[in-house]
Amino acid sequence: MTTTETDKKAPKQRSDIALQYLRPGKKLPHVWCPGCGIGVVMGAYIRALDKLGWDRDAVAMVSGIGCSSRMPVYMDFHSLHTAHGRALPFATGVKFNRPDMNVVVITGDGDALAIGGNHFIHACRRNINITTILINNSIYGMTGGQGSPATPSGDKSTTTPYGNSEKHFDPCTLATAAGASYVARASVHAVPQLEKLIKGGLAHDGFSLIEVIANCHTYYGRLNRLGDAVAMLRRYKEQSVTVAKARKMSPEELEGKIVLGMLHQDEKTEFCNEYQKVVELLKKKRGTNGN
Ligand SMILES: Cc1ncc(C[n+]2csc(CCOP(=O)(O)OP(=O)(O)O)c2C)c(N)n1
Ligand code: SF4
Repeated sequence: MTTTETDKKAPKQRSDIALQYLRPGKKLPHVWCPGCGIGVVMGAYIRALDKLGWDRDAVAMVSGIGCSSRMPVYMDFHSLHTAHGRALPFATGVKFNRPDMNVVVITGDGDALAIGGNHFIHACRRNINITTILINNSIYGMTGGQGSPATPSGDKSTTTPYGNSEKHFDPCTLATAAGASYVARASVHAVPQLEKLIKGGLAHDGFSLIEVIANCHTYYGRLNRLGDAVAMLRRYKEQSVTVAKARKMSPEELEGKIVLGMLHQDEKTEFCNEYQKVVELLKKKRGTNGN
């Protein structure tokens, strides 16, 4: 048997799939700390995309700045690595001009909810068909562990050394209230569910948010004495409950729990589709080319 025949018969390994989607050459090796949760999200995202079988040229990945926002740099799609907090305005521009493209935003809790909070709300409100994977590690990782709007109340960061006095945002509740039509929460300790929820979000026609609870053991974990990456994943597992179980729990019982799964889904009208109706109307009024 030749090597080629052997290769054909061998099952497709996870690492083979990953290599197909990574950008070879000068962009790798990556900047992430060993054991960082961001790599787990990238793996799940690659497998979800591979299952959908989309043409690579029909995918645009857009990000701002942060450890999580580095992901599109390493991946072989149309990539826009933009300014901190501004991924969604750039992504909106891409989608608005090229509604045929699958537009994916990779963002962090600081990027999406602090400097980019306003853009996040309005992308949800428009229900524009963009998939947003928000990697929530509860802190600003890239700049050294400052607090973000998702740093839990009472927790430590370099800007809240005695504990966070602010109330933190729940991005999923915020997105649902603002009008997003696919809202889910996953965690890096539960990878098959993470992959499934990302795949569902990619296929959904409307704004989809997949919040992923991820470990930044280097800053958030260290400052809050949560141990290494493995200890943090174990902790997420212990804290997690399913949506079905959470529905039967009181607010007091849900204190400190992470609710994982599909939180909200509806079929409301999508922004680009609605705008296309205006274009068609104007074309009719002004002649076939719309001038
Ligand atoms: C306009 C602007 N303000 C601030 C910064 C500095 N900065 C870079 S990344 C970052 C926070 C990143 O945190 P997050 O989005 O949560 O991503 P993580 O690094 O945790 O993945 C900040 C404040 C910047 N690059 N640009
Ligand atoms: S600083 Fe935190 S978020 Fe950034 S790569 Fe390291 S572990 Fe990951």
